[in-house]
Amino acid sequence: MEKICVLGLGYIGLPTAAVFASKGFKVYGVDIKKDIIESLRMGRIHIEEPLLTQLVLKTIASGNLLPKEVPEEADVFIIAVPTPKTQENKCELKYVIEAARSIVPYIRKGNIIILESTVTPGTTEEVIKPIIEESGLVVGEEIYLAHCPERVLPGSILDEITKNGRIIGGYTKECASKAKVIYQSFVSGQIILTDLKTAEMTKLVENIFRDVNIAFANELVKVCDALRIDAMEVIELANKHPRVNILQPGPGVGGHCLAIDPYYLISSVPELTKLISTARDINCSMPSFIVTKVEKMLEGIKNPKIVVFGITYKENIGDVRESPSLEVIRILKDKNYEVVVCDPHVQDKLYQLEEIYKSVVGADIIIILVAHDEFKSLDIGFVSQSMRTPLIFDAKNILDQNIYENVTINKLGRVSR
Ligand code: SAJ
Repeated sequence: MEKICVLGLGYIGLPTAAVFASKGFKVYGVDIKKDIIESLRMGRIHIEEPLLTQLVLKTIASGNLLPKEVPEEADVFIIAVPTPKTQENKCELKYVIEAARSIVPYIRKGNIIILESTVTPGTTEEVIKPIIEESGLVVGEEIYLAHCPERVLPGSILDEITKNGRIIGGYTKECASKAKVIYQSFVSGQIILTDLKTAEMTKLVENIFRDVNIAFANELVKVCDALRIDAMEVIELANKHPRVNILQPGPGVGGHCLAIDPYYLISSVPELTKLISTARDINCSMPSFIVTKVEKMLEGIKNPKIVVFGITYKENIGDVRESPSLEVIRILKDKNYEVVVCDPHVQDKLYQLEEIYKSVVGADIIIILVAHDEFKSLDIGFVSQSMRTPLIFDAKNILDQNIYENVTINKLGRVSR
């Protein structure tokens, strides 16, 4: 039985470790955060993700997944630690570097070392290779180095981790082939081999493509708003063309991928990334656009109470990283509005969240910023009865504007009634 050591038990590392363990590998799941290891040992997981808890608990109980604070000798090392954005908008490599250093004493001849974390092109060869060669073993000859960027959508991780195809970049062709054998144990999608830099770049490009496309949709909203045209209808109709696929506008782009990865390329080649950079600016401008729309609806209402529905970066998950909602709330609070926030997917006391039905009492407007199922199934007629002024701004287009007679619902990208 082969041994795999996964470094970083976050959104990617934990499901990756659990899936390998479920396929019969002996997996050491390593995290430097003690509380994560302790809670895993006690049967709790720190991520809201459908079906993940069951799989993690099952594989821990079977003895195949071992949560650990330090690495162990293994056949394969997979680094899946965060690569956040630095203050200068560059890719922060300190966790990747620490993880690579931490395995050096455990690396043996024949080992495969795989980086899954998203990085700027060139990083695996220029930063990781010299560190693992401190083991005294030569990459490409005695040990094997590859980059296999993750491709899963939070909310459907376990499904996507197995079904999606993967790109594997190798330092040599043999490095890539060795890594492929490992992933083939659970990936049913196509696995395509390439070199390190191409794999690193492809990962960034996938997320940049979506960010730019969403920016286009958001710009259309603004343009159509100025021209009094229904942007949602335009997008729907344009998408009927077989070669057009415009994504959905919204309050902005959040999460740890689309909202961050473009900066890694922008900071590498700023003079050549004008479109990517402008797309970022457009998406970042959406929270203040939303606030303008909300203020328009509130005109004439003294000391309005504003209720924000949803602070996560997207629907039905508990992740608030880079969430545009937090920016909307910040702007509103800076303007001294009374703001009440509710999100049934977040427990953190930091955000002083209120329960949905309690939050709307005496409110003058509800702003829907996240399309959580709980908001979609809400009885708006009932909710509006306890509001002072029954106004709703639906930035995610989840409500049917026409069925609530006594509530004014304006929607992002729709011409207001
Ligand atoms: N969003 C829109 N309009 C849309 C689609 C999304 O405004 O039409 C917003 C969402 O509300 C959210 C943000 O974009 O705020 C990002 O959401 P997402 O669902 O597009 O993507 P992530 O960040 O959850 O996951 C992405 C995925 N990348 C691609 O689909 C190319 C995922 O496959 C990657 O693994 C992940 O990034 C990652 O880790 O890189």
